[in-house]
Amino acid sequence: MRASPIRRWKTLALGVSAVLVGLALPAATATPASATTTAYDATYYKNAVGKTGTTLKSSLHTIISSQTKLSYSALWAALKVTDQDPSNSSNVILLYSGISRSKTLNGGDSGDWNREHVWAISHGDLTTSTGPGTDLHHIRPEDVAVNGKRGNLDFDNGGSSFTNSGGSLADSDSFEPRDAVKGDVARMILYMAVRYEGDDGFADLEPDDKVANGSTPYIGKLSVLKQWNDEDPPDSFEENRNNVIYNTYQHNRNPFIDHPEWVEAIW
Ligand SMILES: [Ca+2]
Ligand SMILES: [Ca+2]
Repeated sequence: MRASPIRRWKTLALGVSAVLVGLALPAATATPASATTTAYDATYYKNAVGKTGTTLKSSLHTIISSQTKLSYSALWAALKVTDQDPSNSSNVILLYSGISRSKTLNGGDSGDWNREHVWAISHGDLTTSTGPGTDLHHIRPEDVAVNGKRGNLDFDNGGSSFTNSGGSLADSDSFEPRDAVKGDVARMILYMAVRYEGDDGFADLEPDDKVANGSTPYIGKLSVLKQWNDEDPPDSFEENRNNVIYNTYQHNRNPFIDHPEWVEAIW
């Protein structure tokens, strides 16, 4: 029996059109992030555009590792700019609770906001030394008690509401951010995974598909983070934040805010 020319053609066509598969197949949940173009593709991202998988991850690592680093104490002033309430310049927006709170209430007391590490410090021992533990791309203002509630939890769907939760949920082994920032959280975690590859004296941070990762340099669950990236595409607050960090503070970008489809291209 001779090989079917039709089958061979189909195999070739599938390979060539792989990039379109995400658009052609019915999505189980949200529509997968589609390919975007940005003003940075011909400049900042020129060595990454067109790549996929580990090659894309490696190119992006090189690109985003060129940055200015902030001290832990410098984060206070930076967060008052990056996370300013677009409707009230005296306030910042708290990540999980969605509350608009006075910039002057930064501190450690009840009712204050403080520096939430979305990549929890204990996952890979980030510390607050200059490095991943002071990387503005994953540090956000949050109510002191809500920050404590999130603690070191991995991310997953499910849990119960709590004081000032703003729609976020927590249970014994995971935390689910409110819908409006689910994608933001996913893109921050995956930025950290690409930025920190173990070549700078800190741990190689990576997502995995578990909860209860403890002090290992992993945060889950990857399958849920990918879903959140699709469900909550980058919005103007997140894009402005990326631009302010790039232009004013660190001079590096979160590639997944510019190109959310690169999540699927790598993972
Ligand atoms: Ca969002
Ligand atoms: Ca990594």
